[in-house]
Amino acid sequence: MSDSKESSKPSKPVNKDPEKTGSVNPNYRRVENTTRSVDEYIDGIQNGNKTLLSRAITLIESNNPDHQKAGEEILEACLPASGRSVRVGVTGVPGVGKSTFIESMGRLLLEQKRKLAVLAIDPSSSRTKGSILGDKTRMQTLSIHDHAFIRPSPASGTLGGVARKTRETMLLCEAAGYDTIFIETVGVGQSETAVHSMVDFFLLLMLAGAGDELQGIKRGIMEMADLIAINKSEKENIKAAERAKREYENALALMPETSSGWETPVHTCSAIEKTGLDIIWKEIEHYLDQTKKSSYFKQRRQEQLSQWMNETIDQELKSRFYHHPAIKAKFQHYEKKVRQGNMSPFRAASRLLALPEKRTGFHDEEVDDRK
Ligand SMILES: Nc1nc2c(ncn2[C@@H]2O[C@H](COP(=O)(O)OP(=O)(O)OP(=O)(O)O)[C@@H](O)[C@H]2O)c(=O)[nH]1
Ligand SMILES: [Mg+2]
Repeated sequence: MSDSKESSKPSKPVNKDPEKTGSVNPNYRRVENTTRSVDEYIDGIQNGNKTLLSRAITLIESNNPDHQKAGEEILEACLPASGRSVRVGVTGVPGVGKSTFIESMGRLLLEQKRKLAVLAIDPSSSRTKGSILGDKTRMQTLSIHDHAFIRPSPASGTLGGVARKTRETMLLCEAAGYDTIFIETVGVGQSETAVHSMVDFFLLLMLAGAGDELQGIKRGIMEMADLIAINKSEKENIKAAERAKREYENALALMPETSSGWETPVHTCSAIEKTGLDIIWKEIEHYLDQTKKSSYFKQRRQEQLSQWMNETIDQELKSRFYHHPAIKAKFQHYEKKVRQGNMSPFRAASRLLALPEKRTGFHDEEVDDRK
């Protein structure tokens, strides 16, 4: 297949090995230094080649404009083959058992002949090494299984950047035939909102007996949840877990109705002992069934697509602004004036914003840079 495609049109080489540059995720194993064409990547991904999938993701994550361009081309070509998966977000406080849960649930799904990709969103600097790398030890079965693919969070960047790359990675994984995507994120900070905006189903893991104040999980996250699972519900924890289940059910009953019409269920489970997981998966299937019938599923995916476009525009505008030579030349100058109280932040901002539109002459303004 790849042969015929490549002989029919000249292939565009993607210069340099993306895994050998310093600008990409340093956690990833380096592979042989070869020059591959965009077409080779596309064929490889669509034939389920994990190495090429991995390398294409590295192109997407790269800060090198050539790599990014190649990544975009690959993504565009893979787009028609994407979208046919179930996207599940898993959130909860650190240590609640997200990775263990995904491993155990993943094993169950692999037995059902599903193909599984696990991604992470974790932009926090203290965990930049990509928690899932450490978690690979907690996802032992998945990390070596032919039908599973694990990819840590992009190593650096703003939440917006990380989220964008994770979305694009998800689409490539779908094109490679993964029909179930799990996205793990720590339920602190803003990352869970980003994950919520890219999945079909949002699962919140909780612990029993960790206090009535809902363990620092903000009410907003509970409102986003499509299911709450109380993990580590085994042995002497079972009673406390049942109690917590009732408490969360009561708390949910007071929350406003969801736009999907779905009533968020609460279940207990043990990721380690693999109990309660089949019920949770059945709930997910039930949710998909219900929302597909009501067309909420389709509508939500459409909304997410337009949100992605808008966010990409926002990020691109910002990035163009800060990388513009005129801004680079003058940013510190204006910032200094603002810090010293010699110019209002608003005037400085509007001067800076006007700079990229001017061809010359911004030095003239220095003369009247007064408050
Ligand atoms: N007893 C018990 N321990 C569990 C269970 N699930 C996870 N653990 C343990 O809890 C600890 C944290 O599990 P992880 O799966 O790494 O938790 P996590 O939520 O992914 O943690 P972060 O990625 O650091 O946020 C590990 O020691 C697990 O073995 C469970 O169901 N029962
Ligand atoms: Mg984890």
